[in-house]
Amino acid sequence: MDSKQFLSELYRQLYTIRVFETRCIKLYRQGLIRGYFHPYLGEEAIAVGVCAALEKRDYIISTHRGHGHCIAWGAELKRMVAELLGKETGYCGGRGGSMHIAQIDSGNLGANGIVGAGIPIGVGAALGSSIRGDDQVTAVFFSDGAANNGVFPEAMNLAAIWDLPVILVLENNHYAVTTPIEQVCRTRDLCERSKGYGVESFTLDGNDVLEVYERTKAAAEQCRQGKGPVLMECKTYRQMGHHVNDPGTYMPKDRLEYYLAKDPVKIGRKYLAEKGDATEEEIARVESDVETLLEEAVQFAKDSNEPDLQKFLEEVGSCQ
Ligand SMILES: Cc1ncc(C[n+]2csc(CCOP(=O)(O)OP(=O)(O)O)c2C)c(N)n1
Ligand SMILES: [Mg+2]
Repeated sequence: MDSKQFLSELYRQLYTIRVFETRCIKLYRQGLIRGYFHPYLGEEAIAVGVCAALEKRDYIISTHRGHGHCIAWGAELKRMVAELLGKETGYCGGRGGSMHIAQIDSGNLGANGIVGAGIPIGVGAALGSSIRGDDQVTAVFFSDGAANNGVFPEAMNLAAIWDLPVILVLENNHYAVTTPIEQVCRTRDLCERSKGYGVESFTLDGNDVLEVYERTKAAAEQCRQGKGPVLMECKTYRQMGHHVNDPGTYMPKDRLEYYLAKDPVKIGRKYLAEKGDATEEEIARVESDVETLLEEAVQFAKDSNEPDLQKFLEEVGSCQ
């Protein structure tokens, strides 16, 4: 893949996540998606940059804000939308919904509604790889709120002492629901915490897809050489409230505007135009292809059946 193709692929994914989230928020407002929905708008470059830097044999672990991770890892849009709509054609047969999408066969070990719970699961996956000696890397996504949960240092310490091949991808979007990180943390950079555990760490611009890609590539290489875990703190910002029904009125306007000006999708588009020499027409074609694919996915999901009640109960076995 030459540089233009690569930048086009990165942009296609950034744009896919952007339109997926925007379209699904509409479906939510129409009452077609039930339960919680945590948009990944504004954080797209982290999922895209990290996943592009990993190999297909690797693993990822996602969060409650996880649609972008699944898409960047290669999920089919129609099965994603179907899962959000609770249909049997969805990735989890319509039983998981927004916060529990997993594709175990392809190495997406799943989203998790329990904040921080993915961190020890990811360290466990990396322990498995280390025992098998199979050269796989695990990337664990989590955010600033999870970094204040006890499992973070506990899991990081185990990863450190056993030199496990795990990349801790801290998506610092500066909020845990309505709580700004500054209010619950004395250090400016959360990655400083890794020093006490002997884990290499750094901050980076989480809105810049190429920076995320390059830093992840180097971190993965370090993991594969058996040099232990890496913590990458990707600075970013939510472009809206915590979930679809949160207007986010507590987010300072000037700060939001600062990050909106650093929109990761616009940055990816600029890279494709400037570094990839793509014409406006070529970029518009990428965008319209994505939009068509998404509309087909929405139609597929709408046309799909709800899970059969009998089958539904079989899946939960002893709960019958
Ligand atoms: C262990 C646990 N505590 C509390 C919650 C309720 N909860 C859901 S999302 C969330 C905020 C998480 O913030 P952060 O880790 O920064 O993730 P972000 O929403 O910013 O992606 C909380 C407290 C939960 N799901 N799990
Ligand atoms: Mg957060």
